Amino acid sequence: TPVDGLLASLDLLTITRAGAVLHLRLNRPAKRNAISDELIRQLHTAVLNLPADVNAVLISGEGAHFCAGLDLSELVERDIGGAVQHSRGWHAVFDALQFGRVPVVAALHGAVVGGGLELAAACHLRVADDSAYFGLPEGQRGIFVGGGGSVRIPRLIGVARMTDMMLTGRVYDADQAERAGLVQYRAPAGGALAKAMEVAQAAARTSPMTAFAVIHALPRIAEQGAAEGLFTEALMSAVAASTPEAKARLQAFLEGKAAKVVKS
Ligand code: 1HE
Repeated sequence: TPVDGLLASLDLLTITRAGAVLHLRLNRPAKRNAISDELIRQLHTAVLNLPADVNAVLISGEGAHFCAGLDLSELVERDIGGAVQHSRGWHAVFDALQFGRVPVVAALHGAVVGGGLELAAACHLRVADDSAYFGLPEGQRGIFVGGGGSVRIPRLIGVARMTDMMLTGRVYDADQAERAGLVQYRAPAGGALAKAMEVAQAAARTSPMTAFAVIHALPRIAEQGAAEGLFTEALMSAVAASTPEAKARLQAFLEGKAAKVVKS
Protein backbone atom coordinates (compact mmCIF):
# COMPACT_ATOMS: atom_id res chain seq x y z
CA THR A 1 0.00 0.00 0.00
CA PRO A 2 1.21 3.55 -0.66
CA VAL A 3 2.24 5.87 2.15
CA ASP A 4 1.06 9.44 2.60
CA GLY A 5 2.38 12.66 4.12
CA LEU A 6 6.07 13.49 4.29
CA LEU A 7 7.26 10.11 3.01
CA ALA A 8 5.08 10.36 -0.10
CA SER A 9 6.68 13.70 -0.98
CA LEU A 10 10.14 12.18 -1.50
CA ASP A 11 10.39 11.95 -5.29
CA LEU A 12 13.72 10.04 -5.51
CA LEU A 13 12.35 7.25 -3.30
CA THR A 14 9.27 5.17 -3.94
CA ILE A 15 7.92 4.26 -0.52
CA THR A 16 5.25 1.64 0.10
CA ARG A 17 3.99 -0.45 3.02
CA ALA A 18 3.53 -4.20 3.27
CA GLY A 19 2.16 -4.77 6.75
CA ALA A 20 4.84 -3.79 9.28
CA VAL A 21 7.53 -3.51 6.58
CA LEU A 22 8.32 -0.16 4.95
CA HIS A 23 9.81 -0.56 1.48
CA LEU A 24 12.17 2.21 0.33
CA ARG A 25 13.01 1.89 -3.34
CA LEU A 26 15.80 4.09 -4.75
CA ASN A 27 14.07 5.66 -7.73
CA ARG A 28 16.64 7.18 -10.07
CA PRO A 29 16.96 4.36 -12.61
CA ALA A 30 18.12 6.61 -15.50
CA LYS A 31 21.25 7.30 -13.41
CA ARG A 32 21.39 3.74 -12.07
CA ASN A 33 20.25 5.06 -8.68
CA ALA A 34 23.49 7.02 -8.27
CA ILE A 35 23.36 8.77 -4.89
CA SER A 36 23.16 12.53 -5.40
CA ASP A 37 23.06 15.05 -2.55
CA GLU A 38 19.29 15.19 -2.98
CA LEU A 39 18.91 11.39 -2.85
CA ILE A 40 20.99 11.07 0.33
CA ARG A 41 18.96 13.90 1.88
CA GLN A 42 15.70 12.13 1.05
CA LEU A 43 17.05 8.85 2.43
CA HIS A 44 17.89 10.65 5.68
CA THR A 45 14.38 12.14 5.85
CA ALA A 46 12.81 8.73 5.31
CA VAL A 47 15.00 6.98 7.89
CA LEU A 48 14.33 9.67 10.52
CA ASN A 49 10.57 9.64 9.92
CA LEU A 50 9.61 5.98 10.02
CA PRO A 51 5.97 5.50 11.00
CA ALA A 52 5.69 4.22 14.59
CA ASP A 53 3.99 0.99 13.48
CA VAL A 54 6.79 0.03 11.06
CA ASN A 55 8.92 -2.80 12.46
CA ALA A 56 11.37 -3.36 9.59
CA VAL A 57 12.64 -1.58 6.49
CA LEU A 58 13.44 -3.04 3.08
CA ILE A 59 15.72 -1.11 0.70
CA SER A 60 15.88 -1.90 -3.01
CA GLY A 61 16.69 -0.18 -6.29
CA GLU A 62 14.45 0.56 -9.28
CA GLY A 63 15.60 -0.60 -12.73
CA ALA A 64 18.40 -2.99 -13.63
CA HIS A 65 20.74 -2.13 -10.75
CA PHE A 66 20.60 -1.66 -7.00
CA CYS A 67 22.90 1.39 -6.95
CA ALA A 68 25.86 2.82 -8.92
CA GLY A 69 27.24 4.59 -5.82
CA LEU A 70 28.09 8.23 -5.47
CA ASP A 71 26.76 10.54 -8.19
CA LEU A 72 30.13 11.26 -9.79
CA SER A 73 28.80 14.30 -11.65
CA GLU A 74 28.54 16.14 -8.31
CA LEU A 75 31.98 15.11 -7.06
CA VAL A 76 33.92 17.50 -9.28
CA GLU A 77 32.07 20.51 -7.82
CA ARG A 78 33.27 20.01 -4.24
CA ASP A 79 36.37 21.55 -2.65
CA ILE A 80 38.27 19.82 0.17
CA GLY A 81 36.10 21.30 2.94
CA GLY A 82 32.94 20.41 1.05
CA ALA A 83 34.24 16.88 0.51
CA VAL A 84 34.88 16.21 4.19
CA GLN A 85 31.41 17.52 5.07
CA HIS A 86 29.89 15.42 2.29
CA SER A 87 31.46 12.28 3.69
CA ARG A 88 30.34 13.16 7.22
CA GLY A 89 26.84 13.71 5.84
CA TRP A 90 26.73 10.19 4.42
CA HIS A 91 28.03 8.89 7.76
CA ALA A 92 25.11 10.54 9.54
CA VAL A 93 22.57 8.99 7.17
CA PHE A 94 24.02 5.48 7.23
CA ASP A 95 24.49 5.64 11.01
CA ALA A 96 20.82 6.61 11.34
CA LEU A 97 19.97 3.56 9.24
CA GLN A 98 22.22 1.12 11.08
CA PHE A 99 21.50 2.42 14.56
CA GLY A 100 17.83 3.18 14.19
CA ARG A 101 14.84 1.48 15.79
CA VAL A 102 14.17 -1.27 13.25
CA PRO A 103 16.08 -3.91 11.27
CA VAL A 104 16.91 -2.97 7.67
CA VAL A 105 17.15 -5.55 4.87
CA ALA A 106 18.77 -4.79 1.49
CA ALA A 107 17.45 -6.44 -1.70
CA LEU A 108 20.42 -6.49 -4.09
CA HIS A 109 20.46 -6.99 -7.85
CA GLY A 110 22.67 -5.78 -10.69
CA ALA A 111 25.41 -3.34 -9.72
CA VAL A 112 26.01 -2.91 -5.99
CA VAL A 113 29.06 -0.71 -6.27
CA GLY A 114 30.93 2.05 -4.49
CA GLY A 115 28.56 3.99 -2.29
CA GLY A 116 25.86 1.47 -3.19
CA LEU A 117 27.91 -1.23 -1.48
CA GLU A 118 28.46 1.14 1.46
CA LEU A 119 24.68 1.58 1.74
CA ALA A 120 24.17 -2.19 1.58
CA ALA A 121 26.85 -2.65 4.28
CA ALA A 122 24.96 -0.28 6.59
CA CYS A 123 21.87 -2.53 6.38
CA HIS A 124 21.51 -5.37 8.87
CA LEU A 125 20.89 -8.15 6.35
CA ARG A 126 21.66 -8.46 2.64
CA VAL A 127 19.77 -10.58 0.11
CA ALA A 128 21.30 -10.90 -3.38
CA ASP A 129 19.95 -12.46 -6.53
CA ASP A 130 22.05 -14.08 -9.29
CA SER A 131 22.33 -10.79 -11.21
CA ALA A 132 24.07 -8.97 -8.36
CA TYR A 133 27.73 -7.96 -8.49
CA PHE A 134 29.81 -6.07 -5.99
CA GLY A 135 32.69 -3.70 -6.52
CA LEU A 136 34.52 -0.70 -5.12
CA PRO A 137 35.41 1.33 -8.24
CA GLU A 138 36.68 4.13 -6.02
CA GLY A 139 40.11 2.59 -6.45
CA GLN A 140 39.88 3.00 -10.24
CA ARG A 141 38.43 6.53 -10.02
CA GLY A 142 41.37 7.79 -7.96
CA ILE A 143 39.30 8.33 -4.83
CA PHE A 144 38.55 6.49 -1.57
CA VAL A 145 35.37 5.28 0.09
CA GLY A 146 33.59 8.02 2.04
CA GLY A 147 30.27 6.49 3.06
CA GLY A 148 31.50 4.40 5.97
CA GLY A 149 32.78 1.58 3.75
CA SER A 150 36.23 1.43 5.35
CA VAL A 151 34.59 0.79 8.73
CA ARG A 152 31.73 -1.51 7.74
CA ILE A 153 32.97 -3.56 4.78
CA PRO A 154 36.08 -5.02 6.52
CA ARG A 155 33.84 -6.03 9.43
CA LEU A 156 31.83 -8.12 6.95
CA ILE A 157 34.52 -9.53 4.64
CA GLY A 158 37.88 -8.63 6.20
CA VAL A 159 40.51 -6.00 5.35
CA ALA A 160 42.30 -8.28 2.84
CA ARG A 161 39.26 -8.71 0.57
CA MET A 162 38.43 -5.02 0.62
CA THR A 163 42.06 -4.17 -0.11
CA ASP A 164 41.93 -6.48 -3.14
CA MET A 165 38.66 -4.97 -4.41
CA MET A 166 40.07 -1.44 -4.18
CA LEU A 167 43.56 -2.08 -5.50
CA THR A 168 42.68 -4.38 -8.42
CA GLY A 169 39.07 -3.52 -9.20
CA ARG A 170 38.06 -7.09 -8.41
CA VAL A 171 34.31 -7.62 -8.70
CA TYR A 172 32.54 -10.29 -6.65
CA ASP A 173 29.55 -12.14 -8.06
CA ALA A 174 26.69 -13.21 -5.81
CA ASP A 175 28.25 -16.61 -5.03
CA GLN A 176 31.56 -15.07 -4.08
CA ALA A 177 29.82 -12.39 -2.03
CA GLU A 178 27.88 -15.02 -0.14
CA ARG A 179 31.00 -17.06 0.56
CA ALA A 180 32.83 -13.92 1.72
CA GLY A 181 30.07 -13.17 4.24
CA LEU A 182 28.76 -10.08 2.50
CA VAL A 183 25.43 -11.64 1.62
CA GLN A 184 23.20 -13.65 3.97
CA TYR A 185 20.54 -14.86 1.51
CA ARG A 186 20.50 -15.76 -2.20
CA ALA A 187 17.70 -15.78 -4.76
CA PRO A 188 17.43 -16.58 -8.47
CA ALA A 189 17.79 -13.63 -10.88
CA GLY A 190 14.86 -11.27 -10.39
CA GLY A 191 14.07 -12.80 -7.01
CA ALA A 192 15.94 -10.52 -4.62
CA LEU A 193 12.93 -8.43 -3.70
CA ALA A 194 10.58 -11.33 -2.95
CA LYS A 195 13.19 -13.07 -0.80
CA ALA A 196 14.17 -9.84 0.96
CA MET A 197 10.51 -9.12 1.75
CA GLU A 198 10.19 -12.58 3.32
CA VAL A 199 13.31 -11.87 5.41
CA ALA A 200 12.07 -8.38 6.37
CA GLN A 201 8.66 -9.75 7.41
CA ALA A 202 10.41 -12.29 9.65
CA ALA A 203 12.63 -9.57 11.15
CA ALA A 204 9.55 -7.40 11.71
CA ARG A 205 8.11 -10.10 13.99
CA THR A 206 11.10 -9.81 16.36
CA SER A 207 10.12 -8.17 19.64
CA PRO A 208 11.16 -4.49 19.81
CA MET A 209 13.56 -5.08 22.72
CA THR A 210 15.26 -8.00 20.99
CA ALA A 211 15.58 -5.87 17.84
CA PHE A 212 17.09 -3.11 19.99
CA ALA A 213 19.58 -5.54 21.52
CA VAL A 214 20.59 -6.94 18.14
CA ILE A 215 20.92 -3.54 16.45
CA HIS A 216 22.51 -1.58 19.31
CA ALA A 217 24.18 -4.03 21.69
CA LEU A 218 25.49 -6.73 19.34
CA PRO A 219 27.84 -4.55 17.23
CA ARG A 220 29.11 -2.78 20.37
CA ILE A 221 29.78 -6.07 22.14
CA ALA A 222 31.68 -7.20 19.04
CA GLU A 223 33.99 -4.20 19.53
CA GLN A 224 34.49 -4.78 23.26
CA GLY A 225 36.94 -6.98 25.05
CA ALA A 226 35.57 -10.31 26.26
CA ALA A 227 35.09 -9.16 29.87
CA GLU A 228 33.23 -5.98 28.90
CA GLY A 229 31.26 -7.87 26.26
CA LEU A 230 30.06 -10.49 28.71
CA PHE A 231 29.11 -7.79 31.19
CA THR A 232 27.17 -5.81 28.55
CA GLU A 233 25.48 -9.02 27.47
CA ALA A 234 24.33 -9.78 31.02
CA LEU A 235 22.73 -6.34 31.33
CA MET A 236 21.11 -6.45 27.91
CA SER A 237 19.89 -9.97 28.47
CA ALA A 238 18.25 -9.03 31.79
CA VAL A 239 16.58 -5.96 30.26
CA ALA A 240 15.20 -7.98 27.33
CA ALA A 241 13.89 -10.81 29.52
CA SER A 242 12.11 -8.37 31.83
CA THR A 243 9.83 -6.92 29.14
CA PRO A 244 6.13 -7.90 29.13
CA GLU A 245 6.51 -9.09 25.56
CA ALA A 246 9.29 -11.52 26.53
CA LYS A 247 7.22 -12.84 29.42
CA ALA A 248 4.19 -13.31 27.14
CA ARG A 249 6.25 -15.10 24.48
CA LEU A 250 7.86 -17.42 27.03
CA GLN A 251 4.47 -18.18 28.59
CA ALA A 252 3.03 -18.97 25.15
CA PHE A 253 5.83 -21.45 24.55
CA LEU A 254 5.32 -23.13 27.92
CA GLU A 255 1.62 -23.49 27.13
CA GLY A 256 2.45 -25.14 23.79
CA LYS A 257 1.09 -22.18 21.82
CA ALA A 258 4.32 -20.94 20.24
CA ALA A 259 6.11 -22.29 17.18
CA LYS A 260 8.86 -24.83 17.80
CA VAL A 261 12.25 -24.57 16.20
CA VAL A 262 12.08 -26.57 12.97
CA LYS A 263 14.73 -27.79 10.54
CA SER A 264 14.78 -25.58 7.42
C1 1HE B 1 26.16 7.75 -13.24
C2 1HE B 1 26.75 6.88 -12.29
C3 1HE B 1 27.39 7.46 -11.17
C4 1HE B 1 25.89 5.68 -13.86
N1 1HE B 1 27.38 8.81 -11.08
N2 1HE B 1 26.19 9.07 -13.08
N3 1HE B 1 30.46 4.61 -8.98
C5 1HE B 1 31.03 4.11 -10.09
O1 1HE B 1 32.18 4.38 -10.39
C6 1HE B 1 30.14 3.27 -10.95
C7 1HE B 1 29.86 4.00 -12.26
N4 1HE B 1 28.81 3.38 -13.02
C8 1HE B 1 28.98 2.25 -13.75
O2 1HE B 1 30.01 1.59 -13.71
C9 1HE B 1 27.83 1.83 -14.61
O3 1HE B 1 27.02 2.96 -14.86
C10 1HE B 1 26.95 0.71 -14.00
C11 1HE B 1 27.73 -0.60 -13.98
C12 1HE B 1 26.49 1.06 -12.59
C13 1HE B 1 25.67 0.54 -14.86
O4 1HE B 1 26.03 0.35 -16.23
P1 1HE B 1 24.93 0.58 -17.36
O5 1HE B 1 25.60 0.20 -18.68
O6 1HE B 1 23.66 -0.08 -17.01
O7 1HE B 1 24.60 2.16 -17.35
P2 1HE B 1 25.44 3.39 -17.94
O8 1HE B 1 25.14 3.55 -19.40
O9 1HE B 1 26.87 3.31 -17.55
O10 1HE B 1 24.84 4.62 -17.13
C14 1HE B 1 23.54 5.14 -17.41
C15 1HE B 1 23.55 6.61 -17.02
O11 1HE B 1 23.78 6.69 -15.60
C16 1HE B 1 24.67 7.39 -17.66
O12 1HE B 1 24.24 8.73 -17.81
P3 1HE B 1 23.67 9.29 -19.24
O13 1HE B 1 23.28 10.68 -18.93
O14 1HE B 1 24.83 9.14 -20.18
O15 1HE B 1 22.53 8.38 -19.59
C17 1HE B 1 25.76 7.35 -16.62
O16 1HE B 1 26.67 8.43 -16.72
C18 1HE B 1 24.93 7.48 -15.35
N5 1HE B 1 25.64 6.96 -14.18
N6 1HE B 1 26.57 5.61 -12.70
C19 1HE B 1 26.80 9.58 -12.02
N7 1HE B 1 27.97 6.73 -10.22
C20 1HE B 1 30.59 8.64 -0.37
S1 1HE B 1 31.89 8.08 -1.28
C21 1HE B 1 31.30 6.93 -2.42
C22 1HE B 1 32.25 6.85 -3.57
C23 1HE B 1 31.68 6.13 -4.74
O17 1HE B 1 30.60 5.61 -4.73
S2 1HE B 1 32.71 6.07 -6.09
C24 1HE B 1 32.01 4.91 -7.15
C25 1HE B 1 31.07 5.57 -8.10
